[in-house]
Amino acid sequence: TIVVIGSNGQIGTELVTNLRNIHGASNVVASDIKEPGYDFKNAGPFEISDVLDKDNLQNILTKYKPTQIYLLAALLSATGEQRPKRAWELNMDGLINILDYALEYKIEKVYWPSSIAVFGPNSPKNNTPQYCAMDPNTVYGISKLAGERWCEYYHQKYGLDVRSLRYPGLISWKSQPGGGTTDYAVHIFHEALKHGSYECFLSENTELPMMYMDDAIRATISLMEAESDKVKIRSSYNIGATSFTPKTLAEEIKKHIPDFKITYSENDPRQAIADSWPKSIDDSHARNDWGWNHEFDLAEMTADMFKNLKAHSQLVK
Ligand code: VAH
Repeated sequence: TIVVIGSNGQIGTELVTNLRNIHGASNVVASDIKEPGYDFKNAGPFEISDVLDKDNLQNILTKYKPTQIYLLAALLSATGEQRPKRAWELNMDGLINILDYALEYKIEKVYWPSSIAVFGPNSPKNNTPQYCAMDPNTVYGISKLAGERWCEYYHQKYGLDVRSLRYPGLISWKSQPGGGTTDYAVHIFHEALKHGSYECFLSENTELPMMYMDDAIRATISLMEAESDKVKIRSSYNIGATSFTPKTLAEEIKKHIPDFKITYSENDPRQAIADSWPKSIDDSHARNDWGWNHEFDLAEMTADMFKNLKAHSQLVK
């Protein structure tokens, strides 16, 4: 059995669907702090989970005796800056609780997402390498950098098979735009379909590394299915796909909605977060160690977003 904690989130929603297609719905337990919305109640077990409630976690682990745990619960960059202590507690204490229970309940594999947010103003901006100066200045980024150190520690000291990816900004149609700085690139599609226009909270030339959710899910599952000795990095792997700016995304959207208009708001606090992050990522370690390669570039991603949002118009909010 696989338990996914944080299954209602942007990644969790899609990961549960994909894992259930592979392993069978009854073998994948979705769990989150509250019941899932309408969107994708695909049949399968669901449990209310709270990574800060040890009794709750022990009940779930005793009940299902999972062989794998995916811990996706976290506050993202923008939300984290509004609630720094809560972000640190949820992101950090939640991870350490799961690492400890993974040892106690002899969980075979643990997955935990990191992010390009672990890089900061003094990290190289272009083709940011796997190893370099990392001075994140958001609580989210600090918690992800510290979390990477803990994952590597539990692997080296206790032999825990924990695996992780530094996701770029993720773009998907199944979940609503969340509290991330890169979520402009999700919200823009909803606004384009509803109003034919979008006021972007990042400036037009803010280049960020991005990835379509299909690529991110495929990367996650292929990392988790790789032979253990191929997973040489136990902090977290850089992975990349494409990089673009709001301007180039808007131009791609205009190929589908010719009259689409983009405007730019000034002084949004998320601009400083975006400016502290890389523009592009060197993911050669992931490509060499376990065969990572992305499939969606900007044109394919944009076409797939519009195809799916039009087919599921109830999701356009
Ligand atoms: C965020 N979507 O914006 C997340 C992600 C790299 C960005 O960590 O906070």
